[in-house]
Amino acid sequence: MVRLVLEDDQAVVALGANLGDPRQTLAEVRRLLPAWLPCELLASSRLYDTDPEPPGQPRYANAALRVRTTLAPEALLAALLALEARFGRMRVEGERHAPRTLDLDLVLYGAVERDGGGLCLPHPRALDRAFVVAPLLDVVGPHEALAARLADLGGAPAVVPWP
Ligand code: PH2
Ligand code: MG
Ligand code: MG
Repeated sequence: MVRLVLEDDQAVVALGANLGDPRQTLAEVRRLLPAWLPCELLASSRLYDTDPEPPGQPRYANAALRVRTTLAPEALLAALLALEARFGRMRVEGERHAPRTLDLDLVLYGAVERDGGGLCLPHPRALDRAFVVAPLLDVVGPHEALAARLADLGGAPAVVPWP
């Protein structure tokens, strides 16, 4: 059982992309997020080059950011979805794993546990995937249970330099 709690005004956002120029997109999001939303960047993960899940589509770039924000969880999620749209994200009805120009998932918000109103926190699938757990571990700092979970998932994906 991995329990992760942040300070009340902190959140972790997972970034993913596999269309366009994924590494450049994630770098731009990291650089500009505090200009786009009321938030302060507290920590950035490394940048990962990851196998697509399911296979058969372009490789992903993945990362995570820990931010301090004045936005409530619902407002933060809405702002993240608007940013995805700004990067040309198309949502295909019923296709949960369609390739995407930008995916911004709210993984954690303070100690909030919620399931409803379009918001589920902590993100229900976050700990199932090394491409989320590895960047998450980078931004929450040393965490024994999370590190063990990452080892169970086969270890961290390949790290690549931020552009
Ligand atoms: N996101 C998905 C589906 N598959 N695969 C990788 N490697 N990275 C992702 O971020 C990812 C995925 C749905 O959000
Ligand atoms: Mg998403
Ligand atoms: Mg996702």
